[in-house]
Amino acid sequence: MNIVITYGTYDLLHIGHISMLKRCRSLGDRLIVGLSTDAFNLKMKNKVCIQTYAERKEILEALRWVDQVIPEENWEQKSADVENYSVDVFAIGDDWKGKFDFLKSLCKVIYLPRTEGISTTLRKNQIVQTFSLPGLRNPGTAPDETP
Ligand code: C2G
Repeated sequence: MNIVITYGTYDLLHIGHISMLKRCRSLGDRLIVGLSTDAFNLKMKNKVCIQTYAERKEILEALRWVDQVIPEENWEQKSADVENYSVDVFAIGDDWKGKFDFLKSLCKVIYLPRTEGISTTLRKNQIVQTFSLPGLRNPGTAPDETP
């Protein structure tokens, strides 16, 4: 049983995330995702998520490629996670290339190409722009409500 682990925020899940999860899962028989908690995102990754940890966790757990979701609460937990979950492969996007080579003494480390042209930040900007177009109804207002 080859166990793979990857980590991320996975906010506003998009095709880049799906591609990453699919490829990670294809490297073994079981995929564990270390999902960044809201506190870790805010304090250590300087990321403000649209979706809470609970929402993001439930969404990932519904995916066929994800077998288990654990909280990612700090930068230091990866070695312990690899040991505790008997991980054979650590995989993550190549935007992190080299950053986790210290895990090579514990498991295989693979950096996978990111999917170009998509990101959560891009999605957030597209949503803002869409709803700032004149005449478009703001989300949450009923059609008959005047804005
Ligand atoms: N990703 C991708 N293509 C994109 C966007 C993201 O392949 N267009 C990958 C990233 O490389 C990462 C995963 O999807 O492997 C999750 O991306 P994020 O949610 O942005 O997570 P990140 O901020 O990279 O957090 O300790 C590691 C960190 O928690 C990783």
